[in-house]
Amino acid sequence: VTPGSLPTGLLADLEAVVGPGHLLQDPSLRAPYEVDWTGRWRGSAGAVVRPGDTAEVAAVLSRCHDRGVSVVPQGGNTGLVGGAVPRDGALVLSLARLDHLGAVHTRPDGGAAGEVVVGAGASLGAVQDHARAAGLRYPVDLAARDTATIGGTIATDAGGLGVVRHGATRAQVLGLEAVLADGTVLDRLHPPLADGLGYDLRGLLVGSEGTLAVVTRARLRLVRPPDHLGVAVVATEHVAAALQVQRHLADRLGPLEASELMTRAGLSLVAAAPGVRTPFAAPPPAALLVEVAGDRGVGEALSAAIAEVVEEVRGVHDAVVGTDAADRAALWHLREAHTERLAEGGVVLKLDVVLPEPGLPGFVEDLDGLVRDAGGSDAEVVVFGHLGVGDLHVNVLGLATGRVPAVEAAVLEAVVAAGGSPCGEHGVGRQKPGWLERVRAPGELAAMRAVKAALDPGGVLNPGVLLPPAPGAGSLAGQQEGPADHLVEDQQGQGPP
Ligand code: 2HG
Ligand code: ZN
Repeated sequence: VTPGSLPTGLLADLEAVVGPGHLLQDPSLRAPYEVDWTGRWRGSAGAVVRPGDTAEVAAVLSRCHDRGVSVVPQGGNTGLVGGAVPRDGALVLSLARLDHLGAVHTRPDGGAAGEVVVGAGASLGAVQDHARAAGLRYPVDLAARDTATIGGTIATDAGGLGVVRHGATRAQVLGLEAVLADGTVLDRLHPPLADGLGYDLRGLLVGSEGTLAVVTRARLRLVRPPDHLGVAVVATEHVAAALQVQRHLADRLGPLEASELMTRAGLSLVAAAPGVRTPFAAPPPAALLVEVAGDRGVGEALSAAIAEVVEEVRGVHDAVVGTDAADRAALWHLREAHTERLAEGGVVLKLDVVLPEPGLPGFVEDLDGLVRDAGGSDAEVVVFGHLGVGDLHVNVLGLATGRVPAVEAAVLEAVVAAGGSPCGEHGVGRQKPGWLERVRAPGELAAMRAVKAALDPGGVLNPGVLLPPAPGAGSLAGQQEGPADHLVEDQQGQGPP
């Protein structure tokens, strides 16, 4: 299918399902759905359809399924691995209108303090505000909160800033409603607490990146908000010291609410923006941001633990503690502003990876040299991320488009060599299917392909995303759209000149 050339019969059918205002065919209306937030991933959509409820999603999917037309589900389009960007004229299925927020229910006992059913298109920020208004908290949080949707965070199993304390999105999903490729609605919103009824389809769909079904609603776990919070940023000589500080503070203070790594290049970038309050005279080589929760005395407890750390851990330069809301926000800003500041420098290569603790400091130390060797002397690395779970965001600036595959390969090889995973919380998307092959056993990949073929036999849901092409098979579900694009970003935008 070439851009704009979906079967006219199908377009008329879809328009009848969603109403004329919600089938977008004009190139200028389609354009925002055809490129990701960073500008790296681009493609073409035959049309964009915006259903208003689950029944309309089901009707759209069954019509596409019958005609073998590819469908790319899309939420807030804040994903960073190209997983929601259409190509080859596929139909974009926008879930934006499914933004319903159900009543918050409080459950004084059990593992959760409460729960809420929300539509897939509700933004993460809207769900957070909704929970907060009921005195509770949705514990997934990330800087793109006002645009990212619940459906997108479920599709990618987003981790975010609270992952070290509350787990990733998977841990918050109590139930799901989803639509299979052929239009079958699966309702597992309210499974019994002791659910012994066979396969866990909910577990399968979280993290499936729109390749197995389209999530339409979710029942989410809510937690009690912390009484008091303290935030500290500890400046260190290197990442190894930041890891030691993290361990020391967790031993001393109990589970950390957040534990985030920043490094000099990123801190310098953030500090260069007007009006930013920087705690240190000069950006240190590495810095750890920790957040702790507790009673009224949490600020003093944090300060005391920090004083100990400064004494006892070698390589600690300096530290600042924020307890009131404004100070905490100023410290958090240093971390949260990274992505936006980076985007101002052009199209960035983003590699989200996970390192085991022993290999993490050495990986970061070698990164600059590695990237310059593969990417040229103009390449600049900014690394930061969720240190508490070893998830690092490697951002590379100043890279000519032609150098992207070499840098990608060099960085991800180093991750694998260090015993890490080339795919972190951002998922696999179009960027890393080839790398999945490197770290999953053949039998496991075969099982994943069998699941895909069973749930989406026509291969219409998000083809080319997540699964690598089957060995020697051009015909397998979902892989019919073009050459195997192992390690090659054929969808990327213009790199910086
Ligand atoms: C974050 O942790 C996001 O802030 C974005 O996952 C990371 O921009 C990035 O590389
Ligand atoms: Zn992240």
